[in-house]
Order: sequence, then structure tokens, then C-alpha cells
Amino acid sequence: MNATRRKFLKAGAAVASAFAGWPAVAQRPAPLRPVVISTWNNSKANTAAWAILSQNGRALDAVEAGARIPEADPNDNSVGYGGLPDREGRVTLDACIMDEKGNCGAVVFVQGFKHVISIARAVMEKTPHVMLAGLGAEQFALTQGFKKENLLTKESEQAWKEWLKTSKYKPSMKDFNLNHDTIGIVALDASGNLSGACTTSGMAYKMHGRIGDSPIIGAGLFVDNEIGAAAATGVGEEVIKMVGSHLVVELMRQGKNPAEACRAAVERIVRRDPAKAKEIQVGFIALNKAGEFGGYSLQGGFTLTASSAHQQHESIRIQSHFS
Ligand code: SD4
Repeated sequence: MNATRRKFLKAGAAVASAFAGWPAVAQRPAPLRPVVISTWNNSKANTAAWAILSQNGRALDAVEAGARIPEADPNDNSVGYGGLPDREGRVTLDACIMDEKGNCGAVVFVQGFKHVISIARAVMEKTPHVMLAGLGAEQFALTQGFKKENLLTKESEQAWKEWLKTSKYKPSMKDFNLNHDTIGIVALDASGNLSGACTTSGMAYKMHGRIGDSPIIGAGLFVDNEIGAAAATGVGEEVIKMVGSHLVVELMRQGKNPAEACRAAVERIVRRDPAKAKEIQVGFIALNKAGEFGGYSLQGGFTLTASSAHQQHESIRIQSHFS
């Protein structure tokens, strides 16, 4: 193991910093960039993003390319094709994207199009709006050349039918344990610009029409090119209530490092309702302008995947409040 790698690992799960081990004086190493981090074990998404970033590509292109990987993967049952449906058996998708200039685009409650992240980008770049919903988003997607398709795989349909047998048609926070692999992905490119993307099929067996945090700018994702970027995963209702990703970025603005900022946000959830906090999962990841990154979650088992010149596609176990 070389010295850089040793330093990197020493930084620990909560704060994975390129600067770990370096004295905090004026003589700092060049910023760590490019770098991309994503929620959970999304190493294939990072690979797609890294292919762009390592060629001096734009962070926005990288996060879109990364998000498209689980969207097309039938085995990822919380994003895109193969996503678990709502309680009526319909796969409904949410996504948003944000660039270095503070532009953003989002789509919610979209059915029949797997690459909702690219539709969100088209909303951002080709309309005067930020968010399109449902039928309107689908009509717009058709005008942009996106193809309508069935997203419900046999496996997801089967899982839903099993759920129907015992659920009494009641969505439950516990169903998050079935599909928690939503991708939030944020990147800093070689030019020093930040962007982020978030895409999901949302909570399994949710009520028809339910929207989570993932497509809500400031909740599931926020990017401020002066400061940093953050993304959330877990029970979206709780993240919306605290405008979680925006909070994480603002905490970094106040001087916290990425992991500290994520931790402070998670602790607000605990303070508001300690009993409920024990029952649910919420996790944040964050990346600052210097290329430092970290995360924090309510429950154990949350990971982020990081790719940088120091270490590629490394899965990092994140510290949690409980366990
Ligand atoms: C939602 N936050 O729809 C999403 C779900 C999620 O990993 O993150 N799953 O509430």
C-alpha cells in the first residue's frame, strides 16, 4: 500500500479527504479533482462518470452519465427500469439535475421513460421551467425524442403481487428496506465546477402520485458552485421537511467539512422525532469545492462510492447515528 493510499484510508469512513494527513497550513496539495461520489454501491455509475471526468469533461455530463446506469439496470429495483412500482403496480419515476451555474431541471411522477435524468436535463436546458410533472413531462419527453417503454420487470411485478397479499394496501416506511438504492451523484470536474443528479423510482408500493425528496431541488439534491454539493437518500418525506441537501451545503458554507455537515443534518432529524428516527433510514453525501467528501446516515449500512485520482470506485462505509 503506498503512502497516499495509507493516508486516504486513515481518514476513516466519515471523512474521506484528499487532505487527510497533510498539515493544515498554507502549503496544501493541489485540489483533488476531478472527483465523483455517489450514494450506495454505485460503482458502475461512477465508472461512467469517471470516463468523462478523467477526459476533462464537464461535471454535468458526468453525473448524467452516471445516473443513467442504474436507470437502465433491471436489477436495481429503486431506480428506472426494474424499479418497484407503487401500490397500484405502476412504476413512477422522479429525477433532478443541477449544474455549476445554479440551473436546475426536474421531472416527477413520470411513467414509461427510463432515463428521467436526461428528461430532467432537457427541462433545464430547453424550457423556461424547472419542474414538469406526470403527463406534461411525458408529452415533453416525446417531443425530445425519448421513447416510451414498459419499465415493470417480471421480478418487480412478482414482488408487488406478493406485497399485495399481506400489505392491506398500506404503504409503509419499512418498505424502504426493500429498495433503498436510489442514486444521488455529485461531481467536481477538472475545471473546478460542481454538478449533481438524483434519480429514483421512490418508495416501494407508495401511494399513486406520491413524490419523494429525490426530484426536489434543495431536498434530494443541491449544488452551489461556490461551496459544494450534497445529495440525500432514504425516507424522502423526512428529507423534504428539512430541505436536507440545501441544509448540508449551507452548513459547509458555515465552515463544516462535508461529513460534519451531513452529520449535523442527520442529527436534526433525530432531535425532531427521536422515536421515529430509530425506525427510518436517511443518509446524506456531500462534496466540497476543494474535493473533500463525506457522508452520514441515521442507520448503519449506508455506503458511498467515491472515485478520484487517488482511488477509483471505492466503496466507503459511512458512520451512522444509530448502530
Ligand atoms: C424517496 N429518497 O423517494 C427516495 C427513496 C430513496 O433509496 O432514497 N431510496 O423518498
